Amino acid sequence: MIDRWLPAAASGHASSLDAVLLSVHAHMLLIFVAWLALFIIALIKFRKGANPEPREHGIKGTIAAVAIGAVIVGDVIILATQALPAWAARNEPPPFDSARGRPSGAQPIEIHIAAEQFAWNIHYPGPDRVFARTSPALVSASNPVGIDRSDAAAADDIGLLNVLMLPLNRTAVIQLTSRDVIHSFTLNEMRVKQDATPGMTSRIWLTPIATGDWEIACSQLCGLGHYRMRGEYHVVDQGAWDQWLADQRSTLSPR
Ligand SMILES: [Cu+2]
Repeated sequence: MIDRWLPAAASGHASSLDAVLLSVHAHMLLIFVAWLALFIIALIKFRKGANPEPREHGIKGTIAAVAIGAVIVGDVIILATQALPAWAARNEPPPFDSARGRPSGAQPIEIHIAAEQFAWNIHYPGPDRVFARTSPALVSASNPVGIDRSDAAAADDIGLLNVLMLPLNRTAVIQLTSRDVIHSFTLNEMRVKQDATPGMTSRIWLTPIATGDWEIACSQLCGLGHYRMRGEYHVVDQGAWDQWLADQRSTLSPR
């Protein structure tokens, strides 16, 4: 229902997040109508015509106390039965092979992303799954991530500027940080939004369930160039993913 007004829902957790959004709006509507009714009742009941003299002690009643008590109990129930379980499920680590014996095809891909004014630096470890050393001193136009090519693990590492590739139906684990100010890494169709904070690494994960070409946005006003802090991301099927990896590898030349 609510997805009519939202971008395409293209990740495994998108529909559950949309359901939360709908639920919150439904509850807010309910509260709005209840407060409106209370407001109208008060306007009529305490009109000047019916109450010519102010009362020294105001009004007394148990209904108000019961209503406030019910709200508190309701909040606790929602927190305990919905919010906390949902939070725990969302934070559960993705199914890594070694821990749960999944087939190797289901291995999540790991990506490091460093935000900066005003770009996204994206680092893939390559087939060896080991991230090479990076250094700010090595950052250049041809090496946006600052990969240290003298590192033994660097031979297959891929560093990209503002381009994120994701394979279909495979969990991607992203370690996110920032080089300068706070940014917010946003993939609307994946229902992903996470602050990138300098000096801190945030871990997020997602599983794309539809192919497509979309935009990476920064959702935190991060400076004068905030408006142009855009990247692109593509979800591709396995064949296109393998081809892309092969293409990247062929452009890597040892230095
Ligand atoms: Cu930004």
